[in-house]
Formats: sequence, structure tokens, C-alpha cells
Amino acid sequence: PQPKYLADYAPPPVTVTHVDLHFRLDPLATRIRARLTCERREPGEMVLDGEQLKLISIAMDGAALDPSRYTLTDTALTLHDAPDRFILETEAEIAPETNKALEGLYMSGGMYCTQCEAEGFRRITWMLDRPDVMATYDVEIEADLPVRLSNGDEVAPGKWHDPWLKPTYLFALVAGNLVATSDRFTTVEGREVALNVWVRPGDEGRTGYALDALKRSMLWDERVYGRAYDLSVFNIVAVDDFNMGAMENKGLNIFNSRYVLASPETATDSDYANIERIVAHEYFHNWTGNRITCRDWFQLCLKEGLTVFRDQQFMQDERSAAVQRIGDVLTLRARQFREDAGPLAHPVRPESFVEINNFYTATVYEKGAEVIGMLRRLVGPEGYAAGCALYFERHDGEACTIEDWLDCFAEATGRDLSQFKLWYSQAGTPVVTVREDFKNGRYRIDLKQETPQTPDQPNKAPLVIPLAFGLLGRDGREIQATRIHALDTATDRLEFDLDEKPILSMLRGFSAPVILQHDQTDADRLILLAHDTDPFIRWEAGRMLSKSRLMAAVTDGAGFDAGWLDALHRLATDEAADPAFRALALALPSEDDLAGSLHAASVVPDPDRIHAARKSAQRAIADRLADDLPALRAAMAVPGPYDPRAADAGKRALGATLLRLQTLRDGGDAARAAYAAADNMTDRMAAFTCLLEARDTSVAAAFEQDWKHDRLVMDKWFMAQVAHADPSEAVAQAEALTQRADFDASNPNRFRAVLGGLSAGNPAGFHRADGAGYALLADWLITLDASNPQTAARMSAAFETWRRYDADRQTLMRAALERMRDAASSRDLREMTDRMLG
Ligand code: B3K
Ligand code: ZN
Repeated sequence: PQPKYLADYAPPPVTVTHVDLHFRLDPLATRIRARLTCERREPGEMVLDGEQLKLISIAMDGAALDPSRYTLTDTALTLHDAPDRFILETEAEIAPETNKALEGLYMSGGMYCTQCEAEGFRRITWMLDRPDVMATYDVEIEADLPVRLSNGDEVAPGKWHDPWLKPTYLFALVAGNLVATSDRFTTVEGREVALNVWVRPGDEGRTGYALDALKRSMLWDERVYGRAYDLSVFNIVAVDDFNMGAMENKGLNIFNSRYVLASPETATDSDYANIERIVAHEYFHNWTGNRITCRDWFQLCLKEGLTVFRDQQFMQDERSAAVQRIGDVLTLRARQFREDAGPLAHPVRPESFVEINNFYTATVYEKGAEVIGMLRRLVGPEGYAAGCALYFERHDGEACTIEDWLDCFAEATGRDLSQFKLWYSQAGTPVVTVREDFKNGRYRIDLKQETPQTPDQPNKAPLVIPLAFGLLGRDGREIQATRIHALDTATDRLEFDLDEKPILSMLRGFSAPVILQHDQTDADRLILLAHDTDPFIRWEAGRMLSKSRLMAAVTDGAGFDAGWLDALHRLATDEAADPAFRALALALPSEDDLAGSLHAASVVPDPDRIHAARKSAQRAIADRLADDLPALRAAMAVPGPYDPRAADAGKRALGATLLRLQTLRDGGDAARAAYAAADNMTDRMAAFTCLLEARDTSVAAAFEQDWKHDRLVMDKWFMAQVAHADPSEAVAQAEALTQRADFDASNPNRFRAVLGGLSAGNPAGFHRADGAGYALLADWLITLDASNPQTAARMSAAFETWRRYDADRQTLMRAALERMRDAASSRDLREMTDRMLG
């Protein structure tokens, strides 16, 4: 398949202004009658998209269309010499039951549901399946099912009218035997909105948190962005088989059930946090994505980067801002920096693609959000608010580009954003190098920026990088409060007159998505860790101290010094500090993070040595904290009924960290007691994974006995047994789990639990020297690709780091990639493997 290029964008010659759909649902023979109101804008043929559809009939303006007037292929319906205005009527037949790609109309657990983003609508009927064609919709659903939902407002049972212009990708339909938990919300404009969370009967006791998160999101968007909801109903539906997290269809959000259903017994604190974030994210799309959408799929970050930024702001407001920011940076580094450093690197706004589903990436989403954050830092909160207000006012109801977005900020603030725009087109993570010098009362900071080359981009220009920094005295007092320096040249120098050399606190709040190269002494880092005014910097200083020890342990087998262990001890026992922060500060850099950093330092990472070094560091920490562990753990006990909010969750997080350390000392005694005493899934999973690491063989069977009836809990069980297995056993464990009757490869959650549990959860196991991990994953991805290309292609990115490793592992990973490329039945997996092989 040929790539598509941003440069080739052209609007369609004929457009559709209204869509009328009639569905007669049937598992193997669903009939869709579509009535499209079409209008010519320019000369040219009308080419409608359509895939895997059986044509039953076609008519124009009420009369059957003569075969000479159209051409039908596997992917398109072309109308020859169509008039300037006409009604096109088609009838199509499809089989939702056999649709395992989970794109278009499919069935999950007996219900009908849809996923149309990015190009799934064309599997439902013939249409201009592109985001710049926005239409109003009328939908009628005929089925012998109690609940029939679509977008907009329900005008009669099973009949829906959506007055808001929308592109095809926001269309949705749900029908089944579902029950709702309901509430109401009155918007700031006085609109009464019915809120419903639809689930399968039996799950209605687990919807409360999602509903609560939805109401808080609606209020937040009114208060912070001035955006109110615009229909009389907002529906959320939980679906078991879903490729992604959730989908923002107009007025009818469809969710992976794991991001809706929660009860203290079945969901962990991080499940609750994910539900809150994703409910907010999909709701916020109503303005950033739906009311104002993307002109074409190259502009995906216009809605995704902005909406991720908004969900991050929301979470910072609802929870601890510091903890949230640190978590977001961890995710960015783990996923996006990794992507940017390998063969899949691409700009926030890609300029070409073969399969758009392959570009729902950490770069488009998370780096896209960082770009919005930088824009806000550069123009200031007022400038940002003014730019957003102009954007909403000017572009409501339109399909837009990044240029449209940036123009609003340039206009509202008078700032020239042409250099800033490079963040959208230049791939790769910039490296900012800092050198300090102090002489005769003159303190200098020399700055240098460099972006490494990435596929198709050998040369990089300097970016505008907002560097938030401050200065501390040796006593830890701040002598320069946070200031933002916009670094916009390759090199730059800052100078200060000072009595003594200060301690530089650079990149406060992680003010730009860059790699900071700054050789700071341990002494300076310890002062930052203890005293900086910025919590991100305190955490980062601690992390750098840990990282340098781990890198040395991997490369030279170095031991762990008392100075570092004392610092961790101080952190762990610092009662003034937020427990969630302490848990984050005690967490060591991940194995994959270390592998990436070693590679960046021109050391070939050895996954076994990394794993061993991390384990011995944990043992050293456990020994240093030994005397304090019982009291510290007791202090983290949370009395009373389970509360998912941040304060209690933070205590549980630190409690779990301490239990993991305790387990290294007592072989699992404390964890067994904790497992038996757990009255919520957070504590239970913490104890369970500790016991798996302690090789307690009885606990998995006990867990299964208790939870075999619960699909979402069992996903945790599947994943934990692989991710927490000894690396030498992880592949065999994963393979054994795939042989079980309840391993359903067509369910993406279950598939990811086992195979993702290996590739992402157990790096040393995945990178086993004999290549068994690579082979197992490749086999399963080839199998999955035949039915569900989207998830197979997404998970193939496990191989993106192949060039980091030693020659033997490179050969094995390359062979796995070639095997997947040659066996790929989809263009999704084909494109991914081609790009990774370069
Ligand atoms: N917009 C959807 C993602 C759709 C993915 C299609 N492959 C979820 C979200 O970002 O909100
Ligand atoms: Zn989104």
C-alpha cells in the first residue's frame, strides 16, 4: 500500500451534509440503509469509502442507479458524473458477529457496538470516511433488544437525532441487554443533562466512580475552559472487547470495561485513577475533538495532544499536582522518549503514513500534550486562556489544522510562533547540555541544544525550549525563584553576579520534553533532594542519584554507598513528606529505562545484569531500612472503609513499596499476612505480586479460586504471573497461560495481560538470551494479526529497541521482525515491521 502525505491534502469535490441511517441488526446479516444528502463543491468524481460491505441496492434521487453510473471495488464506490445536489441511497449487509478486528460494527459479550475512529465507518456503509466531512445524523435502530443507543438525543425509542455537525469517526451505535446507572447534571447554561453509565446486568454496582468522575469533569471544563455540554443526554457504555481505552463518540462514549468498572474489591488505586483520567479525557474531547475536529488524520495531535494536556491539568487539580506531574513525566520517558530514540520516531504531526491506526502513539498523545504545556508556559496562563477562547469561538463546527490552532495564539498574544511550530514537525528528543562556571563572583550557565537524527530527518534546527530554573544557596535556601528562559538558539549563556557558586535547579516542573545533560555532583543533588522548592526537581534529584548507582552497578558491578542509602532512608522516614511522593522517590528507574540510558551512554545493555543490579539495589535498601520497616508500614495503614482518593491511595502506594522491601528480608511472611488481611484489591495485588516474587507457589491458585468468575480481576492474575515471574521462567509461564481455556486471544485485555506482561512487564524474561521470548511474542502477533491487526501492530513496538542490544540479541530480534513482516496479513503490522527494520 502506498503512503499518504500531508502535502497531498485536498478537500473532496462532493460533500455530505446529512446522513440518515437505518440499521436492522442481526449477528450475521445486519442491513444498513443509508441516505446521504450530497452537495457538489468542486468538479470531480465522488469517491465513497466502503470495505467488507455487500451491496444490496443503490439509488440516486429515488431511482435505482444504473451500473454504468458507478464503479464498485473492495475499498470504494465511485459515482460518475453525479449532479450538484442529490440524495444517494444504499443498502449494505455486514456480519458483526464475525468482526474480530473490533473496528466498525461488531459484537462483544452479546451486545452490538461500534468503533469508527479512525476509518471504521467505511465498514458500516459507503461514505466519505474522512474527518473534514461533517454532517448531521438521524439514526434508527431496529432490533429486538431493550437498549438501542446512538449519538445525539433520542427522539423515539431506538431513534436518534444528532444536531451537531460531526465526522464519521464520531458515529456510534450500541444495542443490547444493558442496564444503566443514572444521574443528572445541570450545565452552567441551564441545560438539564441525563447521565447514564450502561453495563451488563450484574455490573451496575461498579459504575459509581465513573459517574462521579464524569460529573467532576463536566464541572471542571465549565470552570477552567468555559466549555459546557451541549446535548440532553450523555451516555457511557462499558464493552469487554475493545482495542483501546475508550472512544469519545458524540454523546455516546464507548469504553473498555476496565476503564469504567470499579469497586474496592476488584479495582486497584491505579485502576481508579485511570478511570478518572480516561472518563475526563473522553468527556473533554466533546470540545477538543468533536465540536472542533481535525481536518485530516495528520492533525491528530490537534485533538489528542490538547485533550491529554487537559486531562493532565484536570488530574493535577483533582489530585496532587506534584505526584501527577511526576507520573506523567515517567510515562512520557518510558513510552515517548523510547519511541523517539528508535526506528518508530516520528513528528508530533506526522507527514506521511500507511495506516493511521499506527500513529495513535505516545508521540502524538504525550509529546503532543507537552507541546501544549510549553505553549502555555511561553505565552503565560492569560495568553493561553485568550488563545483558547479565540480558538473555540472562531473554529466551532470546523475541521482544523495545527496552523489554525497556532494562529489563534499568535493573534491573541502577538507572539511569533513560527519557530515554536518546529515542535510539530521535528522528531527526536532534544538534548540540552548544561555547563556551569563560577569565577570571581560571576556565575555562568552555558546551554547547548541538539536534536539527534531520526528516520528521514538527518538535520535538525534549534527549537524554542522553555527552561524553567531557579538557584539555591549551599544552605538550601532559594536565591533565585523560578524563571523561564526560552532557549531558541543552538547555544546560549546566562550570567549572574553572586557571592558563591549556587546550586542550579534546572527544568523545574519538567518544563520541556528534553533530555537534560547536567553533570551535577552528588552533594548538589542531595541539597536539591532535600530543599528545592519544586517537587519535580526534588524527585528528579533523587532519581539521578539512584540512576547513577544502578548504572555503575551494571557496568562495573559497583556496590551501593552509605551516602545514597542514607538519603533514601531519610526520604522513607520523612513524615512531613506526602507518602505518594515518598513512594515515587523510593522507586528505582525501571529496567527498560536503564537499558535506554546505558545505550545512550554507548554501553550495550545486558538485560540480566540490569535485572540483577536492580534486585541487589532493592536488597540494599531493604537492609538499610530494616529496623524501620515495621513502624513505617504500620504508619501507612489506612483505617476505615476504602477510599480511592489520592490521600489514602498515596499511603497504600508507600505501604506497598515497604512491603516489597520487607518481602526481600522475610521471604514473604509479611506479604502472606497482608494478603490474608487485604480488604481491597490494591492491597491484595500488592501482597500477591510480592508473593509471586518470593516464589510462593500457593498464592496463584488461591487467587484464582477467589476470582475466577471475574474477567477484569483475572486479567490482573494473568499479567502478574508473567510480569512477576523469575526472568528465567517468564516465557514458559506466558506460554502455559496461553494454553488455558480462559485465555481468549480475541479479547485484547487478556491478550495484553499475558503477552504484554512478558514484553513490557518482564524485560529480562522477554530478552532471554536464547530468543524464546521474541519467538513467542512474534508467533502470537502473527496469529492475532489475522483477526485484529490494530492490536497486533501496536504490540509489535515491543521490538522497537532491537538496535540497543548485543549482536546475538539483535540477530534474534531482527529475525522475529522479519518473520512478522513476511507473515503479516495486514498493512498495519506490515508498516510497523517495515519501519522497525528500517
Ligand atoms: N480517540 C480514541 C482513539 C481511537 C483509536 C483508533 N485507533 C481515544 C482517545 O484518544 O480518546
Ligand atoms: Zn483522545
